[in-house]
Amino acid sequence: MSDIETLQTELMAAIDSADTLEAIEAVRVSALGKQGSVSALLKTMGGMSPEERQTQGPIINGLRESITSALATKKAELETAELNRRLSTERIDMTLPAPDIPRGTIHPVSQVMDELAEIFADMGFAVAEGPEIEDDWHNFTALNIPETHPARAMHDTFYFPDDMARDGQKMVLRTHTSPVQIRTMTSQEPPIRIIAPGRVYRSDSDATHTPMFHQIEGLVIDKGIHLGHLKWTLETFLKAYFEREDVVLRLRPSYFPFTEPSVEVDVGYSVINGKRVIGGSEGWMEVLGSGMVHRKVIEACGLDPDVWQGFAFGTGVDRLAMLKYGMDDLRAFFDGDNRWLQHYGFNALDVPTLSGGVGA
Ligand code: 2NL
Repeated sequence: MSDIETLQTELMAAIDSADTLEAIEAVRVSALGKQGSVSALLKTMGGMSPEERQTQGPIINGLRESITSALATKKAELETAELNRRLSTERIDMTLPAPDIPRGTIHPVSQVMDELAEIFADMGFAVAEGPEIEDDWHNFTALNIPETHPARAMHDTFYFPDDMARDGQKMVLRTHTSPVQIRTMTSQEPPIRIIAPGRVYRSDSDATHTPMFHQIEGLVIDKGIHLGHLKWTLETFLKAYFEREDVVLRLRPSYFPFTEPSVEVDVGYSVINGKRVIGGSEGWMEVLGSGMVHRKVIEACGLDPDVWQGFAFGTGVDRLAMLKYGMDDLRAFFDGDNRWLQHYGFNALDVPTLSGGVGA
């Protein structure tokens, strides 16, 4: 018997008698590892004459292949045996009580976003999403925000470096979710009814401002849309969100570059035990900005403003959460402090539904 045949016989016997995954791995290393016997044989081929290599090459490669395949077969056998052993011996006692492990909670921002999606879905609005890294056109230009507008100043907007420009467009972290609506108007035929919730970024940080916060905007584009539709939609939304019929709205004229006319919306509150509660009209709190979509914005999106009209609105999700659930510090929203999350967080099974109550 040649040396190679002897080696083959020895290795096959070792594979055959290996009865654990560790043992089969040891055989593999001893044969095919860096210092392995088969690897050593393969290395000798480099020093052979072409004639020798022609006869020895197929034999050595044949050895390598047969050992590799025998190892794989044995390994699969052992794995199956191990799985069958575990399946027949392991037991879970389903009668045991659930373990008392720390539980995660749904962040109030997530919960409120789900509530908003549910409320607006009932009014026929779809949820739209878009990129958080935007180009200057979608974030500003299309919204009739000219180069000189203060919102473009460096202190408000996070700009990406010039060498990250795309198609000659400077890139920014979106400062509002309006670009999502711009993208919807340029890619979808009206009528359009969408809400755009999501993260937005502004270079601003103090007790009431965080550099990242959450916004929700809404957009309706159709024929013959007017301020009455806007008012009904916001009133219906705020009554559903605060779960009170006595929610009173006050509309004030205002200015945004992307709406004309622009309307700021206050909601009335009452003072009960020294605390402000939404409902009634003892005082007013600003909760929304809104207006009729500016004809320049409709034009920028390739639509004819003499055919299509619409309204839009925007507000902060974090602030809406604070007003409904009573937190008083915005910064705590993003600290990830487990005590805060345990206190203000929601049970994962508490899914907002209109039939079950969006905020119960
Ligand atoms: C606010 C005010 C607002 C909009 C957002 C909008 C979007 C498009 C066209 C026109 Cl695509 N308008 N969005 C309109 C009015 C107000 O937000 O105070 N946000 C925190």
